[in-house]
Amino acid sequence: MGFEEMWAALLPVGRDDATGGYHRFAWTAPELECRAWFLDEARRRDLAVEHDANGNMFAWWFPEDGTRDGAVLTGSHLDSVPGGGAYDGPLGIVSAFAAIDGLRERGLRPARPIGIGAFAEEEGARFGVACLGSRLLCGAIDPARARALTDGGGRTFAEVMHNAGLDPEAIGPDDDLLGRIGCYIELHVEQGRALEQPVGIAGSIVPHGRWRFGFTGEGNHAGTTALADRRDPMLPFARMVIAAREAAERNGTVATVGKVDVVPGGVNAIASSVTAWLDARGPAGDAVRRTVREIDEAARVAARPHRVGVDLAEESYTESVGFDRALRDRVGATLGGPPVLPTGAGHDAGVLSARVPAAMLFVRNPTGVSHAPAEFAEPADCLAGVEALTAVLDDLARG
Ligand code: HGY
Ligand code: MN
Ligand code: MN
Repeated sequence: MGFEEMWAALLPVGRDDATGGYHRFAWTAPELECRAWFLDEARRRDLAVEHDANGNMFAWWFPEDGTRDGAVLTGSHLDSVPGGGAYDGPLGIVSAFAAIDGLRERGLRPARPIGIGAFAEEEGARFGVACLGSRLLCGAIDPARARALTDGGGRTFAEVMHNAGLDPEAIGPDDDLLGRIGCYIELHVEQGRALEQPVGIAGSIVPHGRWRFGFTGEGNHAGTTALADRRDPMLPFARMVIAAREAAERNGTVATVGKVDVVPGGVNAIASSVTAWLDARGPAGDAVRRTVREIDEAARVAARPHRVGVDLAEESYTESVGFDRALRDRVGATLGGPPVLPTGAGHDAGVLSARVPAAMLFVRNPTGVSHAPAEFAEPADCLAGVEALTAVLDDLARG
């Protein structure tokens, strides 16, 4: 199956036909269907499949001499944000399978293993921590914390792993697997409008994190409760949302609240509690931290007169990622010097770069929209991405 056929096969999986958005959350039916697709494509190419203990999948093309070390790994993720686009994640995986086909058409006999990784829960859309699968693999999150993470229905990561046939007690860093990886190259749709050529290279990932705000008030009747008697958590929450934008403007960062949970959520009931998730990012880590501090302060000042409690928890934070310069330059030389651009998006490549040399290829997105149905890449640019990935893998794996 070529790129177009693979893309067409995956396209309808988990897609909301009314909105065009995707709902592929880790270990839910659509994502399991994507996993099955991945295994089918691996088998179709006689690739050796490996599942690590963390829910990540790998498909390997091993050299004839049995070498297992110094692998050139590519890949990305299959899961999506709620209502996400089609390209974020899957483009890197479909392109990887197509690149292996291209290498075989070139008659490549790899001197080192070539692998395709599908990392679990990259978006953190189900359990709240981005790049959960690659963080576990790289030892970047405490396995006990991961086991206790819960989804919107209160199911823990441990329960979901167990139901998926995995042993939640086995999750954690896999130094043997990491030791076999020589480098990681992730192809990804560009998630802004900075790339004006079909293919670019990532220079860095800016610092970014997620924080959970809890506002605790007192549930009561919306009609019979006097204003003076109300402890309405919605009020400091509302102030916090505006404060996020104001603090971002002051500090040269970006911040938004995209997810909120109101309890009990009745039209005619004053909420008893509100939980809101803040995403904040920026070119400098200290400015991101200052942004969050200022938002927290504004929320607490707004909460006081309403006798509402405020608590803040950092769910994940990633400092600036500077990709391996030698690998980046080698990839750039192979591709004839495409644009190098920073990104405000987090990626598994950013997590893996702490343990193995990593680099990223970006494919132009003419809409500049991502994490939404309008996310797009022209077919010709997707094929240019496959060509670029094929050339990079050829250079790195030919030995
Ligand atoms: O949120 C991000 O930056 C990435 O798309 N997971
Ligand atoms: Mn994403
Ligand atoms: Mn992604």
